[in-house]
Amino acid sequence: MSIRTVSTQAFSDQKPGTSGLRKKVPVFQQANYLENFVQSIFDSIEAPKGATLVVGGDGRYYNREAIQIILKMAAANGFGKVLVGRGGILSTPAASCVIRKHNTFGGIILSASHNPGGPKEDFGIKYNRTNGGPATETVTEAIFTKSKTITSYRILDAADVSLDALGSSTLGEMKVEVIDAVSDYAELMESLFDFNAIRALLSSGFRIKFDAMHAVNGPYAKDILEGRLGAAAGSVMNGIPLEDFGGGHPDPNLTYAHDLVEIMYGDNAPDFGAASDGDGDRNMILGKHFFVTPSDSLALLAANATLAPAYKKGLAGIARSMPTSAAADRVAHALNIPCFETPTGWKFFGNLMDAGKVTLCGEESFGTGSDHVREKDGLWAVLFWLNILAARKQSVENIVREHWAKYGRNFYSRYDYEALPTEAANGVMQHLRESFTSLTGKSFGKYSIKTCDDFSYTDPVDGSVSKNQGVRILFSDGSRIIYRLSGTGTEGATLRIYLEAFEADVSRHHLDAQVALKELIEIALNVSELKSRTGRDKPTVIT
Ligand code: VG1
Ligand code: CO
Repeated sequence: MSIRTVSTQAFSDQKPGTSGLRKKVPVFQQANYLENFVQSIFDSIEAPKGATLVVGGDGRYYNREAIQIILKMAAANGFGKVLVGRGGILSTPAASCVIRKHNTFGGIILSASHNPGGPKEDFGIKYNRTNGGPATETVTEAIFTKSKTITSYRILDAADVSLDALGSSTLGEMKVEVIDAVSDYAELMESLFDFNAIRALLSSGFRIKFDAMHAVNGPYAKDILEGRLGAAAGSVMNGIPLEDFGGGHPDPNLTYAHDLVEIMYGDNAPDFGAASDGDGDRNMILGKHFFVTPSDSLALLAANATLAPAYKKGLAGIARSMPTSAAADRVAHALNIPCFETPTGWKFFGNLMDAGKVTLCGEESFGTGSDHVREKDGLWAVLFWLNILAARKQSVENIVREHWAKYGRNFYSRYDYEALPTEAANGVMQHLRESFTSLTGKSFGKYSIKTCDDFSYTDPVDGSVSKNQGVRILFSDGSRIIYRLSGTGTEGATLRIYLEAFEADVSRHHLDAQVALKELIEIALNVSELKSRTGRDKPTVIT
């Protein structure tokens, strides 16, 4: 076996987005493409010789091939050991857990999260640092800079390593250890929640349905929900991970998790339903005929946190991404703890958690998590909910309605316009940025605009500044309209519009969000000139 240095040409498009580098599979399959990015990671992170790395992915198409390449490159770049999930599989939160538990020098996670998988679909790669969380903006930028000037990479000439049986083997001088993908994670969950109380709830006739969407969380959910907690066999649906997610879109929302939605809104619906995404870090929570918005879910977990053993001493603080509704802020205020507003993407929460400033974090995009790892965590959120349900012995709907009655309701919705021509989408953002002065002070019916800005964030821990994180139109009554271009799409541009209005009046809490937000939606379309600039009159997805 010998180490080969391969000359290569740089690619100009390896800029990591919100959550790593995401491209179509054929792009990754180009000669040297993946290799260049991996070498750019290794050149940027300066791992000490003999360091340990974690490698795993969500099992989508090209996962196995990519892992073999990464292993051989890690061996050629001086790593001493790599921990790999069996079959090359690790959910994103499990990878974060393994990095932390085994004190490794970070890890490489292969996933395009909630995007479809298959030969013509999406693939992704990102580096998570030693704290188990996504690389900071600074490291991400360094990797991109390297990728533009790279001229060669190092790889070990060796046969593929078998990843299907637990145990160790060697690759040159590097040790490869295939680990059980589920056990470290499941043990961590057992240490956080009251498994006895949840077990008692599930044996009392309380029925649950978890939709793994043929993605990575199937084995985790089966082990934990059906195995350790005794949920009825069949409580986990679509539980076998498939390379193409069964042709589905592994995004747990009301549009794409339709199998589960039908069950939860049908006759004889179970008491609790949940789904997670391709790499297991997102979650959707449903009650019988009832949907919990992710922003409300974060607020509610915070308000009830002390019911779970891990959080019984209370929370240090809460963080939410800027477009996420301010429901969590109200809880933070009531608990007299700080609430931080960060740009979109989990990488911004890591510093706050490492500094002990926050315990819970969340995003409107079906992401919730805590400082138990440094990624959002789908199954964790499900177990947290079950723990609360076991303690409160009320329905999901009643718990949410009581929450609104106490704190008020933040009506919330997100409109996604996918695969827009990039120029048109940029044009909308540009137009909005140029309209700040003319919009300020303007009134539309009962809504009057207080200020407009482009969200900028200064990290309170390392002082780094992230600019242009989304256009905000802020109204005098606290309502908000936010516009952002997605950083995870792989086709054209995706424009997201986020709408939020606060309602203190309990007699209006039963309203459908689309009804309550009708005027704001009209204002949002009107001031952005979205229709005339993009030709779209309907969003692709409404959540
Ligand atoms: C989307 C979400 C964002 C999330 C990101 C990664 O990003 O809006 O909240 O952090 O996906 O989620 P964007 O840039 O497309 O809006 V996942 O489950 O990749 O890790
Ligand atoms: Co994900």
